[in-house]
Amino acid sequence: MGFNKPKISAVIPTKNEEKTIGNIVKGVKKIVDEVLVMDGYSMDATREIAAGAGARVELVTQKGKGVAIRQAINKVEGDIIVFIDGDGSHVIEDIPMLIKPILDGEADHVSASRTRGGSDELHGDIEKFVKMVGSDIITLAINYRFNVRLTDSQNGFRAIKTEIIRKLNLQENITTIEQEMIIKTLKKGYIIVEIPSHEYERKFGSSKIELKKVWHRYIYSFLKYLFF
Ligand SMILES: Nc1nc2c(ncn2[C@@H]2O[C@H](COP(=O)(O)OP(=O)(O)OP(=O)(O)O)[C@@H](O)[C@H]2O)c(=O)[nH]1
Ligand SMILES: [Mg+2]
Repeated sequence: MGFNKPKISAVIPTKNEEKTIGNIVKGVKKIVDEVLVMDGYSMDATREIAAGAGARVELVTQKGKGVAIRQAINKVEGDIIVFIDGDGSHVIEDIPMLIKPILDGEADHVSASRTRGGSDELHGDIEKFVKMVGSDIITLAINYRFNVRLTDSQNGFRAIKTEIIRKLNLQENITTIEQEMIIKTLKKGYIIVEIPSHEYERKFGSSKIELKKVWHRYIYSFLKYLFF
């Protein structure tokens, strides 16, 4: 990909993840060159624990996971960015598989698929069902719009070339940034590949996403980036 040995940066957005962030930073640090924790003013010990485990910690000046990701892309030093959540949902050991298609020159952006790897967060109750169906409908529309066959457009576990994400002009402030990254990557003609990866239920604490408050933003941003 034009580098001798690409440097890998991991970005972990956090908000009140003190129970899980320490082990995640330690685990991720063994695989990548730099770990950047983008903290949204946690009220617990997330920042101290992350720093103690060896992460660079930055405070994000505005609420929302999307803001954390947008601010991170100008701070990383790596040629490839791995995004991974701080709640223990993602499989750290899958990072080598996630970056391999980029290292092999086969992809610009690799998204971990929960439909191919299994998810504990998409089945079992009404809220999970709504998340799953909503996600599938959006993924389907992306597939027919760009003539691709993705299976997940919403996972927070992905790897992307730094130079490319910087060109995407990302605008979303919340988790709608995931579908925005996918749609804009395809729109610009870059290649997305998926790998299967399991999604575990968050291990501690509570979800920061309230579907009731955000569903309209999903539909609005999806239509906006897909068609305009
Ligand atoms: N910096 C920052 N990080 C956030 C914010 N909201 C959520 N995050 C982090 O983004 C990641 C994903 O958020 P989650 O709440 O796990 O969202 P989710 O995975 O869709 O939902 P659950 O796992 O079911 O709780 C986690 O590491 C959160 O700590 C925020 O406002 N600012
Ligand atoms: Mg989560």
